[in-house]
Amino acid sequence: TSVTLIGVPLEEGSGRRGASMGPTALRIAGIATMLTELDHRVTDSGDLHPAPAADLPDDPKAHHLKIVGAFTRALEAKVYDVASSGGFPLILGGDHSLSMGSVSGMARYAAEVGRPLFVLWLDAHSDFNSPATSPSGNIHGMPVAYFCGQAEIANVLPAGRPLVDPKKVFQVGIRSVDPHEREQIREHGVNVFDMRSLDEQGVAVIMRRVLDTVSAANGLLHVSFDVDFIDPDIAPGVGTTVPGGATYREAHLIMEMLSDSGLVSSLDLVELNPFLDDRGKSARVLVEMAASLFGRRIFDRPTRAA
Ligand code: DIR
Ligand code: MN
Ligand code: MN
Ligand code: MN
Repeated sequence: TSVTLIGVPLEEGSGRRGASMGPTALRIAGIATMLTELDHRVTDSGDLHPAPAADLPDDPKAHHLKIVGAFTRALEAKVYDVASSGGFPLILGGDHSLSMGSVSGMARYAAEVGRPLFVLWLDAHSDFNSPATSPSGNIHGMPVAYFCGQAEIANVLPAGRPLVDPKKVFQVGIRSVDPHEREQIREHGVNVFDMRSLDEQGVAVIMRRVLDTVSAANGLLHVSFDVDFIDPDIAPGVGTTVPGGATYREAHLIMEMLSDSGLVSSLDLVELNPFLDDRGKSARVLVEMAASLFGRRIFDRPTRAA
């Protein structure tokens, strides 16, 4: 695979500083070397540094909209370009508001090639708020609603842009949902596998269902990996830790099954906050996770009968 790294030093969508250092930490933790060792071709396109969008309003219900909106536009265009030229966009975040751009860019690409886009959202949070429902006003709690067309946030991207069908969004690891978010998720039919269902069914059963659905529809699959999906004991370097997250092995198994499927088109690694990390531990964990998704194995497996 030809992988293009896209650094997104964005932190204004979250409630605190530090996530802007995420792309640098992931590079120092060896993301490019890891990919090269797995025989991928790697291009590092550097970091996006858009100027704040002067046409966007200051909105007390959507904090730092001018800069978050500028990153959304720049990343949407960049991801679309990379995917259109046959590359795999690997987005180094940056807070989760960046997925308004990455997923919208993939939605435009998917529409153009006539395939449905599915999204696997690995997160403690469902990120389905809108400016109207958000208790915090932080845009990193809104990206899923945004790319599903359920959170109008000024004129960030043009009206009529390709959207993601909420029924094609699979959320795994969820354990923190705001009251209005819960209603919206139910109403729009987002597929939620919360931590309880993960405990009860195990990740392998859940992932089979997800992958069989994507495969049967000949879909593209965008994976959005929020550090807080993993238990904070393993990955403490994130601003919004929630106890009771996925274990190291559960997270790896998901990545290994994604790799085997060959369905993944694009990946976000988000919410890493090196300022809160423990000697680079969480950055290294994220690189390990990406390694499994890009083909690293303990042993080869026989391929599953079709
Ligand atoms: C909370 C926290 N639901 C909010 N969200 C996120 O502010 O909307 N924390 N994404 O990581
Ligand atoms: Mn920079
Ligand atoms: Mn998130
Ligand atoms: Mn989260």
